[in-house]
Order: sequence, then C-alpha cells, then structure tokens
Amino acid sequence: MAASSTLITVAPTGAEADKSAVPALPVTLNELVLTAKECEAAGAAVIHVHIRDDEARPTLDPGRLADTVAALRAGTDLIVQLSTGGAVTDGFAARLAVLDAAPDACSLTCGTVNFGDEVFHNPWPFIKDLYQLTQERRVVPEFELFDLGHVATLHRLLAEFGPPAVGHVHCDLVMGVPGGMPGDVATLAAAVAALPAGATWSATGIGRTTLPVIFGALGAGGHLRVGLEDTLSYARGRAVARNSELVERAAELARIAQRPPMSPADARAFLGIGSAS
Ligand code: KMH
Ligand code: ZN
Repeated sequence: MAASSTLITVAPTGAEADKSAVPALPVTLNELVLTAKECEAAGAAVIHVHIRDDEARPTLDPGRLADTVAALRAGTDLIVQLSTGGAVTDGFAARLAVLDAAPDACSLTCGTVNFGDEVFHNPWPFIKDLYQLTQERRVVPEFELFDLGHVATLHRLLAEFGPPAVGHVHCDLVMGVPGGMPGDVATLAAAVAALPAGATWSATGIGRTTLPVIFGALGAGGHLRVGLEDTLSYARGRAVARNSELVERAAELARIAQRPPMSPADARAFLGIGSAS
C-alpha cells in the first residue's frame, strides 16, 4: 500500500554500540527522553527503544522498561515501541517479559540470523509465543525481517495464528546486517514483493547501506527507520552528531519525495493503535 506520508521511526540506541566510543548514544533515561523530543520535532512518529543500565550496558530490567515507557509518554507523543530483540545475550523469558511494560508496540523478529560474529536467536517456538502474547496484550507487533526466510516465517505465523489484534500487519526490513539480506534496491524489491498482501513496511539499512535503502524505500512507497542503532556515520568520515540529524535528513528526503513525515497521531491511526476491535 502506498502512503501519502512517511512514517519515520527512530532507533536511537540499540544494544551494540558502546557509549565510550559513541558519546552521542542516549543511554540514560534523561538522554533518551531528550533525544526522543528532538526526534519528534524533526519528524519521527515512532521510537524503537533499547535501554541501558547504570554502566551503559544493555538491559531488559522490567522496572527500567516500565519507567522508560512512562517517561517517553509523559515527554512526547511518540509511539513507544520496545525492542524484544534486546542484545544477542538476552534470554527468551526476559524478552517475552518486555511486554509487561505495556508499550504501544514491540519489535518481533521472524527468524534467527547471523549477526556479525554473533547469532541473534529467534527460533519458531519463541516467535509464536511472543506473537500470541502481543495478540493477548494488544501490543502492535512490528515484524522485523532480516532475511527473505523471515518473510516466509511471517506468512506461516499469520496463517497459523491469524492477524495481529489491531488487524494490521506492519513490517520493518532490516537490511545490511552482516549475515542478513544485503541492503540494496534489488533485494528490497524482492522482499517487498514477498510480503503478505496489505502489509505496510518500513526499511532500514545498516551502516553504509543506510542511504541506498532510504532512497529505495521512498521510491517503492515504504517507510523509514533511522538512528544510531543502525548507523554511526552520517557521511564518509563524519560521525553522527545526534540522532535527530538522521531524522532530519530522512524527513527532508521524504518531503522531496512528496511524502512528508507522518505525525504521531496519524501514525497511530495508520498502525491501528488504539483501535477498538
Ligand atoms: N540487538 C539485536 C540483537 C530488535 O530490536 O528487536 C536485535 C535487535 C532487534 O535490535
Ligand atoms: Zn532494536
């Protein structure tokens, strides 16, 4: 489905980068809320959230997650999407428990993938448990697809368990992970062609695939995810200074494509958040 505006998601932190090497990374709650406000002003409608502990290490601490959801809701109108992927070291029980923080939305990765030198584990039993939990709790899943095989698993999930509680299927193509599908336009087109009928999608290109994936997604009617989780470089030899400059660039390119950024309110309607049935 082509949209007349562009849903922009910011993924400001992730679980991989080190604060010591990337000072712009928001790791405290104050830094995260400040970043969220800047990114909302720049055109983001959704925030994909990973949190850190007092030593800036990735954590899925339930209390911190609940505080984070509350603080982002108090400080912004952004749709709060918690990561259930966490870090590659996180266990399945802790990843399922992320939904106890009652976010608007959560990521749901549809398969295991090599992740650089690591493995990001998403076996079928975990995928279906997490999906059914999203249905029970009415949390909007964003199906994260790192590979074409993940698209096949999404079809299986929908065939066996029906649509999400909100009725709408929204996906994010995560491209250019070392071990996942490459971040190029030919692969983007193949992945989009394989999606379930009626599904909407955004795309993000990791590292140097960021710009080709943005241009391909805008040209193909898709939506965008940007942020320090996905790229640390703004341009060759120039580090990202703050997340909001990635959102500003995405928003400007979306405007040039005649599909300006979607407001958080329109994004809620688009994703079915708050729908009655
Ligand atoms: N940190 C990666 C291992 C997600 O947020 O759901 C997983 C990830 C996906 O970032
Ligand atoms: Zn993530």
